[in-house]
Amino acid sequence: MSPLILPPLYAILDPEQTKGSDPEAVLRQIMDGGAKIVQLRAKTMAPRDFLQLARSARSLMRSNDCRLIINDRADIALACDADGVHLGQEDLPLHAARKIMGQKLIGISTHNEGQAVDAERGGADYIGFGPMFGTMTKATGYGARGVEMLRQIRAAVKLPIVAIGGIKEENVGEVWRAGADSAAIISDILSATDITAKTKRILALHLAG
Ligand code: TZP
Ligand code: MG
Repeated sequence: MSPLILPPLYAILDPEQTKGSDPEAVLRQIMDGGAKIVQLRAKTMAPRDFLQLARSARSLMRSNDCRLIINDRADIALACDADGVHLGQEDLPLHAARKIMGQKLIGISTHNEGQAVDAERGGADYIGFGPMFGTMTKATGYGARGVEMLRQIRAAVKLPIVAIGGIKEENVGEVWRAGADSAAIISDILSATDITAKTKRILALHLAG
């Protein structure tokens, strides 16, 4: 299989963080800004509501040539025919998730070199790495990893790396320069007054190098 090439921005849509805006409308704004991969993350939503949202996201995203990744739930990822699932260190283990997901994408959150190497050896398609910087979005239990540690991870694995945690328009350049293939962003996008413009500005920064 050819190696996965991730776009530079990995937007995460969490319906609990859209300040009451309709998640489908927010998803359209993110895609209008040019995002080509979006993760749906819904920690407290009832599974059937999550599935309903995921199905509607799936059809919106198909027509925009945008990949859909489901956070935490391999069952929902398969039921909505997502492109893949993203799993943390306490979610389904990679070998079990692979049995369920077949050829679909599996991303694994990692916080240190050992976890990153394990994910690569175990057959993950990409790794998440973070938290890069301080973030209020998730209590990760880990201190900020910083760009130096990201460089170490870059040297230790060949898999695509999605950096996450506290990444914003102001610091995303550092993250790409330290070797991340993609930057995962929640709050800087979802809290923007103009989500499409924010997404476009972030992607333009990547083009500008
Ligand atoms: N995993 C590690 S940090 C984080 C997750 C889900 C939150 C990232 O959110 P933000 O708002 O982009 O800092
Ligand atoms: Mg998880």
